[in-house]
Amino acid sequence: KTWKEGIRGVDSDVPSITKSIVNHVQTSLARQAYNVDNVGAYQAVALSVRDDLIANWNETQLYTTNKTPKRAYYLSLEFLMGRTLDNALLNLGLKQKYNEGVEKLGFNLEDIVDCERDAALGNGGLGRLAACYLDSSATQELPVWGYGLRYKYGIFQQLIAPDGSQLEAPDPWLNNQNPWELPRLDVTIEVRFYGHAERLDKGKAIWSGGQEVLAVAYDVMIPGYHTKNTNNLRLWESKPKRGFDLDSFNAGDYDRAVASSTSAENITSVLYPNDNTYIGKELRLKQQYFWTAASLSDIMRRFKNTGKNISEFPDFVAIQLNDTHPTLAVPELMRLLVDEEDVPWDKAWKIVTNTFFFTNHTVLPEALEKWPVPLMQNLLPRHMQIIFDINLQFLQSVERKFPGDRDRLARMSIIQEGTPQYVRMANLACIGSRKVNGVAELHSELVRTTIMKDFVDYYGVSKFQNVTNGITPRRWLDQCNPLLSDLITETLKIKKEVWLRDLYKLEGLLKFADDPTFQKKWAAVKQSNKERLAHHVETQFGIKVNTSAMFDVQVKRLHEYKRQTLNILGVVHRYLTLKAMSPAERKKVNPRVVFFAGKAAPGYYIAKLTIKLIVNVARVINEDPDTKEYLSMFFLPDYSVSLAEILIPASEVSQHISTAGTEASGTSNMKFCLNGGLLLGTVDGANIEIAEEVGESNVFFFGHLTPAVEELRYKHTYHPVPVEEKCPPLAKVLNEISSGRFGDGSVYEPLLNTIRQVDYYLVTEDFDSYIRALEMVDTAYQDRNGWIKKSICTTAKMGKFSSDRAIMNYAEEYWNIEQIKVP
Ligand code: 26M
Repeated sequence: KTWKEGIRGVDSDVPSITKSIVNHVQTSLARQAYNVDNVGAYQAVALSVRDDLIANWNETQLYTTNKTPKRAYYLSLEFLMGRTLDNALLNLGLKQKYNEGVEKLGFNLEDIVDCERDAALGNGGLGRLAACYLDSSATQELPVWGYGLRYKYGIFQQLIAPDGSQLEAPDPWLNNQNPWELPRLDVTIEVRFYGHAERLDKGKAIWSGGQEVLAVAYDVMIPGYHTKNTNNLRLWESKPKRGFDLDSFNAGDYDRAVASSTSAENITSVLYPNDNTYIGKELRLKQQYFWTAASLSDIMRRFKNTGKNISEFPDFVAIQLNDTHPTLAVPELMRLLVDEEDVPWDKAWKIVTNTFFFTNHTVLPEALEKWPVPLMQNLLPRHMQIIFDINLQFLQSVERKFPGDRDRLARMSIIQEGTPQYVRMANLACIGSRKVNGVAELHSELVRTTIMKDFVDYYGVSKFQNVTNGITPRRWLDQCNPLLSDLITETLKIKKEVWLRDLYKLEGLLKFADDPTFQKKWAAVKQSNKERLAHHVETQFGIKVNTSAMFDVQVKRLHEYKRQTLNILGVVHRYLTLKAMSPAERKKVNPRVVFFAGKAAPGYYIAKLTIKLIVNVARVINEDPDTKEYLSMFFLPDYSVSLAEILIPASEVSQHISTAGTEASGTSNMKFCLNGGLLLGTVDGANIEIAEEVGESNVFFFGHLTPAVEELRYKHTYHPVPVEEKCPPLAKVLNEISSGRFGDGSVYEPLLNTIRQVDYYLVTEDFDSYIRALEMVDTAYQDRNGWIKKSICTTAKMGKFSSDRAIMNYAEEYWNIEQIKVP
């Protein structure tokens, strides 16, 4: 059997597909075949596809278990998977056949696919990266498992109130049953909280008492592209160890009877909606420990089943820590080894430090996790002991290397002194890992020279490396942009499955960049994607969009460092400029439509105010008869993976305009460029490497560079110059907003004052250069063929940014794992 055969055998032909769908309608769904709506059809089709996935998944897991290779585990609190049906059909190579099958049954595959809810178990970049990495691991047949939490509620649904405020609604994504997961009610693990730890000799201890909670496994199948190999993502759900307290129940105290079971269930109730900011909530720490303890216990059990000696653990297990969120895995593995497996401390430490690898995703100080010692002491008394022991040994060794350097010891200590003390998770993750990596060249260099500088001095630089992020071209080109994918295949004259697995093959497009017929086809695809977006916006939100205007897009989480404010202030500037023109002058202007989307963390006041400003400015300018032909602006609510799949292919320019040195990498920048959208951005994160690949002439760069940022901030603090002097056009924009041109101006004062006063993210410093960059975009767009050529050349040079390359880098340089061909 080959990967294509699936369970229906070689003849997975259209009739057997329709048969399987109808069968699921009648049996699994217990419905009449003539009475099925799109949602029902979606469920039946999903169950039918799932049968194939299960067959492949079973074979893969069985084969791999018998082979006992080294495995890698990707620990991430977030997996932002989006929808699965379309991806599964594509990866199984069954899309065409299912298309025909559902047509025969009187349905349309696109409508069916649209019935699926996103699995939105993530906030943004970090969670979506984890999802792309699973796709690439499965596609390249690498034995990689993901471990995460099965939140009952994913990232909140965003609503925009009439006054422009963001409202949050829960995301009960499991209300409809989820065909893509396999509940493993037999795979359960006990996890302890609180209680007390009693030290024994030789560094060992006994931890007992407290609360015990059960972790139940749910396995999500991850199919590779055109391979039988199907990997696993194991998500844990919390549940009470013992139903409820019967004594209280019998005494009529129902609240108390269910209290402890409620507290156990709460652990995996909801994803924390913060992104790039740390919050010190006990429930969050509980989530982190619950997940790392269950995962490590599972990994240990699997390792012990191989019968190998414990000292060989790092030869069979590599664990990647996705940011500091899973750092408790370090003391937890120490606990398992020392307390439960009787391994001497030093030997255990050697095993631990050869097992873990740590990826850092941010250098923003407010995002670095620090837990109060008293909180951790209470929740995890044994881990606190282990952390103090690790720290003591580590600091002694630093002292030997740098005698008498008290400041250095204080900086490198896992414990931040003060009342209370804090546990610095990044220090612990670094000390406990073999390698530390950043996610783009510039970011990795900043990791080495700022937050990890002392550790570089101590360990040497080779521990601190870079793996530039990547994205899966299956979802982010073939699936979301089928027209472009077909055009590429027809032009390259190589099979789609070849270039989708070796993205450097896109370079073959370069020789057609000047070909007028090809340019025409290329432009037609973009136009058609713009119309698809316009249609979506019109049907979903009832807004008409001018599809002959340039589509300019900024979609990402709302954050001051990402500078959506710069964009909106730029739009207001453009609006004021247009208003000042004569009608004849305006006629020469390039029409532009600016799209925004993105969620603000519910507690992030300035970010929410930014959304309100965008919505209210949009309301005014979209209605202005003088200018609306030339400039309009939309804030699309509830940004999601599925919305990104429509927005990205339609973009002609996208904005990635963070203050230099603040965006670790960015990954949507890669998605836009892969789809032939040009990049308008700062010299930051992966923008730099994109420009290196596609050529600086094909991107629009502006703004100060990273080395200038610190000095400028210093000047802002100690020698402030009013905006009126520094940048009169910006001052004008701010004053127009204040004076009520876009509704009550006083509402926006706190936001505008962040710019007028401290301006930590240097909007004032970059404004002029931003406006000039926008003008350069306009000029370039006027030259139609020149623009299309840039677009083609951009797509052609995006090979580096496939997550296949990134994952292979981790597999070869860090994890030391090998491809496994399931026969
Ligand atoms: C932390 C504590 C409590 C609650 C939530 C968090 C938290 C959640 C997500 C902190 C950070 C989170 O994500 C950060 C993130 O998404 N970083 C982005 O990672 C991408 C992938 O590497 C990069 O491309 C982005 O530049 C980076 O901002």
